[in-house]
Amino acid sequence: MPYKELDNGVKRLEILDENGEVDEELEPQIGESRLLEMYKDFVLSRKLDEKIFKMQRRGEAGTYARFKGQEASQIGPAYAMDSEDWFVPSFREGAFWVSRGLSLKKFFRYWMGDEFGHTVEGNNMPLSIPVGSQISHAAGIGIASQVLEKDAATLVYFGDGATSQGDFHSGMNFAGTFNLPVVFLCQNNQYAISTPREKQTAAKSLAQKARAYGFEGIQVDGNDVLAMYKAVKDALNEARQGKGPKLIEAVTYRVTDHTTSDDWTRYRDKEEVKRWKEKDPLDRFESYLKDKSIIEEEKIEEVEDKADEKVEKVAEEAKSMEDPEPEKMFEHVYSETPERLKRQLESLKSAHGGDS
Ligand SMILES: Cc1ncc(C[n+]2csc(CCOP(=O)(O)OP(=O)(O)O)c2C)c(N)n1
Repeated sequence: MPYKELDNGVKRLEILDENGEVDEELEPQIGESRLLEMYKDFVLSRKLDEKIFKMQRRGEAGTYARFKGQEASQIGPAYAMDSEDWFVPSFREGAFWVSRGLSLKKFFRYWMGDEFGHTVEGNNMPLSIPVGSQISHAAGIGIASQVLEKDAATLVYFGDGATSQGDFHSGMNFAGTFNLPVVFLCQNNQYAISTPREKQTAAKSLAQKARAYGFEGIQVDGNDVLAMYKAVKDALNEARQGKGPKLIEAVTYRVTDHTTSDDWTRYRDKEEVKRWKEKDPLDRFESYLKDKSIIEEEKIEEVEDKADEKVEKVAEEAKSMEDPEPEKMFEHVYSETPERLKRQLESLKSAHGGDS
């Protein structure tokens, strides 16, 4: 029986525990070189997150939402996905971005306030700041895949707070009703800004919410990259085979502030944060790889140095790009710009001494 059953009837998947011990029966078969690639992505992601945070502190980037501590919930799924599958992010999926091979320069530019960061390629959607709005978009992509008879599934990310939004209901309801090839991935990092998970819903788990829409929801240890890989791989395969949608609740934790404009010490205690830091997904994966003799101290240092180098190089490239004209923000909002916005654009231009 691969999944544990919780007292609310929800299944839970755990493979690699906090001490780096692996359940060999459930361990997914991932080759050594791929495991090493995953590790490199972990390290690179963490360095990337740290770098943008520091840039924000120096005034070189805008408000930033860190993903530190949530890497396993992102790297595992990214490796489980096919390139033809659709990635529909929220705003806290930097590690997925790295593993999906998307442009790091664009990631930097996005958080530096440049819409260029939105021009992602392939079957990947741009970041979505309005909480939950991307969930209904994902259902729409699922419908399109069905109509066009594409062999692609969609993976949509959102947080625990987003499950209280109407878009969550619409997206999940459409997916259940039309048996859409969509996997809903809720990163339950325990807080929506200062609102704890217990104040978000009276339900015992977020996973069980799927029942109301007629499909299965499961819970996964979100700090366990192997479990996240397996759960998402299985769900995407089932979705592609026409078996319909699934909700995956990745139980993880936001170890940092909500964004750079938040202060977590005002709403949670230090002991709680410390307890979760001990469940760090990178430490856990590192000891697993050491046990398998895939990495040792020297290799770790080499991976870290390379990641530092890469992050510094891309950051410099991003910083050397010319900033866009503020007028750019009026583009791609409406297919036909309404009069009201045209007037605002004109007044912005004259304030900047532009065309007028
Ligand atoms: C529609 C909407 N309402 C409010 C906000 C302000 N806001 C930004 S993030 C956030 C909390 C989101 O929490 P959650 O969905 O759990 O994701 P997390 O930030 O924890 O990753 C809120 C309320 C917003 N961006 N969009």
